Amino acid sequence: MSQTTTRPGICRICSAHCGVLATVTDGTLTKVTGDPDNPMFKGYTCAKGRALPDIHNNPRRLLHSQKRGADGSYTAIEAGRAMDEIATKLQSLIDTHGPRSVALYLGTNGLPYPASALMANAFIRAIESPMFFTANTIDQPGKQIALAAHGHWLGGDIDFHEADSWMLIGTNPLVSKAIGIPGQNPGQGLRAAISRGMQLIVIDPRRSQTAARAAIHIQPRPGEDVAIVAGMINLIIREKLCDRAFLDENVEGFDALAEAVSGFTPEYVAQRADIPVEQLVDAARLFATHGTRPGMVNAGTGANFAMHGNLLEYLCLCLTTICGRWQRAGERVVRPNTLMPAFTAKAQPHPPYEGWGYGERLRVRGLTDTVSGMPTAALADEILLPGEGQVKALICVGGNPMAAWPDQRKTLRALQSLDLLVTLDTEMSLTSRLADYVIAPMMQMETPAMTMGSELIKYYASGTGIPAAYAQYVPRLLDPPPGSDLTEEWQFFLGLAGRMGLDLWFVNFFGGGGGRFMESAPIVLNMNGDTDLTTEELFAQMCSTSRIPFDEVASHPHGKIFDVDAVVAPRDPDCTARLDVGNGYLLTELAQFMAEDFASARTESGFPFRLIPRRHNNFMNSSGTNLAALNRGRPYNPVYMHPDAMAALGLPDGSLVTVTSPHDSIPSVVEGDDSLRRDVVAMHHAFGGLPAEDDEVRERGSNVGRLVPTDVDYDPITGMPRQGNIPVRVTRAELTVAIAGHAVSQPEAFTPGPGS
Ligand SMILES: Nc1nc2c(c(=O)[nH]1)N[C@H]1C(S)=C(S)[C@@H](COP(=O)(O)OP(=O)(O)OC[C@H]3O[C@@H](n4cnc5c(=O)[nH]c(N)nc54)[C@H](O)[C@@H]3O)O[C@H]1N2
Ligand SMILES: Nc1nc2c(c(=O)[nH]1)N[C@H]1C(S)=C(S)[C@@H](COP(=O)(O)OP(=O)(O)OC[C@H]3O[C@@H](n4cnc5c(=O)[nH]c(N)nc54)[C@H](O)[C@@H]3O)O[C@H]1N2
Ligand code: SF4
Ligand SMILES: [Mo]
Repeated sequence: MSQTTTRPGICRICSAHCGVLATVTDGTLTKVTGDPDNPMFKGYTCAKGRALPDIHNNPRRLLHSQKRGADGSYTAIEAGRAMDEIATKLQSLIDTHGPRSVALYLGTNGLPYPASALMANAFIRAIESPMFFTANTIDQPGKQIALAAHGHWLGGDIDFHEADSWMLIGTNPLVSKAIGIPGQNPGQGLRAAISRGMQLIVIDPRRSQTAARAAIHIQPRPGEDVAIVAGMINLIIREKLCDRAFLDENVEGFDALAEAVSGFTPEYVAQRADIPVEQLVDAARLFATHGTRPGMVNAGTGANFAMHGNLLEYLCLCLTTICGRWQRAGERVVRPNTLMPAFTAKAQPHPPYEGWGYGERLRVRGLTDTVSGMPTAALADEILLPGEGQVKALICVGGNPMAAWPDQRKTLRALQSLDLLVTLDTEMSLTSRLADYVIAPMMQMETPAMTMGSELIKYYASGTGIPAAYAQYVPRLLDPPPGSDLTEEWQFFLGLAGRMGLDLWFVNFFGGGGGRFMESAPIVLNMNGDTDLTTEELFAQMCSTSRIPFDEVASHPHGKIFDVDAVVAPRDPDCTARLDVGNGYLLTELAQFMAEDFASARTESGFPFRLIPRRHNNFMNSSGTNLAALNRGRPYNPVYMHPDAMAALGLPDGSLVTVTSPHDSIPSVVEGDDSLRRDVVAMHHAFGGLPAEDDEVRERGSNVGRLVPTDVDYDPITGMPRQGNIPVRVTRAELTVAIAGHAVSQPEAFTPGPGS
């Protein structure tokens, strides 16, 4: 007789960490739905979470680790044996070339499972290599750079669920669940807010799902967000709408800020961004004055990818601060910690700190370590550049460089030139297809799970994390498939450390800015020799100083919002710290931004469109793109274009096109989308095959990263290249083969203009 159980679980595909109900029939995950008894999510899930059975049972899923043979084909290898061989190889590279020859890259899927990210970090510290990279520096590293320059407010954020206004710039949280609107059922959260009277301001060149709900949707040219926010700050200062008392008590640098934004008049900004001047003025006044509990501003990837991400994030903090939009003494602590330790929130600043220019120096572009981590866009160069310090081995955890890093051709050359490439991946991802070893891990429902990862994200930026004392822990719901040989990701690193005789210290850091901003003492565990430790025991140890005891959390299988009486304490009498809105480096960048010759850059011929990023509801970056349940017969990423622009170019819906940037070109399929500006096209990233597989565009899509050079337009602090607002032309595929070939073979013929 068949046996079916349905129990609470946690979906960890994205940072929302929805509480779900998982049905297991005869040892197979057969159904995942929302959990109506979960007090936080109340039955909510998205298509990706409901596809967890397809994800677990995907015929492409790796059930054994793989080793690449001399002929390039892969055969199964027992995980312990793979660890033996990898440890030997790593040790010999370290002995010959030093620890810097070994690098580690933590992608998006390393993060939601807190033990794997932290153990990978412990391993790289144990071998004393400084080469620890994450996806953060090709995402929104400006958030931590800006916080370092501005300082933190120790009273924390205002609650979206209580605010009367909010501003979102280049983010679409109804789809991404990433920032601004809390990710725990954002659709419901926004509906409730609007019916309460919230006025939402959205800045997006596309009428996104979120923009469609806004009271004011500003639809500018991409890449003008810095001008728009500077213009709003200028207007708010000139109309004396700042919070004077807050400024006097907590802020320095105000005069420098006022001076720096003074040229950003509404007329200038409106012309630059190509928006109605009244709309900018209305938005600034609404943000400054609407309601009794006015809200905050958050920016996302769209705004951060168009260059000047550090500056944009800094101006967002400045706007928040001059309007005094932080939680005050006597008010509720919005994110009080649950699985993380309790702390005292205070109505006072934590002063600015050094954010960049320290630590390990890269050998290219003058880049250094930063509070946002090491510059990932330069890792391919560090692999390719011969000489002392060259990276010879790379371990990728839950990331997919070939799909997601900028300059796909350079990434390909780099990964192919490594002495050792190891990936930890659930399938033969594009990157795994180049790896020497692919370590097959257990999947979500086969490991215990907790919401600490989702809770931790609040240190990354305001507007993220769980806005309540909510926590959930669930045990393993499922055994790994019969006959499989799967490791838990963190145990792979413990296994390597044991074989290499390393002293492994696991540090559970509760801080932002690479640990430079701490609320509570970290948990430090010495892992040496403890190979029998289970994930359950490790989680219990990680939670040994939790605000709510781990056992108490575990006793509420559907998750619980705990009754935590946390109130923001008044400022310490001896506190002299101030938030800085006048950072010299960033305000100089603002002057440079203003001096950029935007007008001539716009009219530059050859690239009439700007390509912008956007996320797909059914995929998590490259994850899920090959699953029929999620791609529904369309396994590619079209280039979305306004129907009028398609008509002008004579491009039928669904036709094959070539998208060409000054750097390279890719094939795509054009699709009409009237939510876009006519001068903008949009694509989802992390699709496509290897460059030689371009003719499979309708089966795989194409790789946006290939259009992005890493060494032309890049941020001098984080190395982050221009991944949005990319000048492109879109041409009919059959007519442009020759032109595309020309662009590829002679990239210098298409040097981008200033500010393009
Ligand atoms: N042009 C362009 N470039 C971009 C972006 C863009 O919008 N445009 N976005 C940038 C951003 S914001 C980011 S975060 C990066 C993303 O960069 P990455 O994180 O490197 O890319 P992902 O596609 O998210 O890689 C996830 C990998 O994890 C694997 N995986 C899935 N489940 C599991 C699991 O349970 N365990 C393990 N170990 N692996 C698993 C997947 O198969 C996949 O190979 O890309 C950046 N690059
Ligand atoms: N379903 C789903 N969820 C995800 C992901 C996913 O792939 N799928 N990825 C996850 C990851 S790694 C991340 S980092 C987050 C990202 O989360 P978000 O930052 O919210 O990313 P998007 O949903 O793409 O929203 C970006 C918006 O910016 C707009 N935009 C583009 N260029 C510009 C510009 O120059 N200025 C302005 N103002 N707007 C612009 C786009 O039109 C788009 O609507 O999402 C996470 N969540
Ligand atoms: S919103 Fe995120 S966590 Fe929730 S079901 Fe979807 S992918 Fe999973
Ligand atoms: Mo991301």
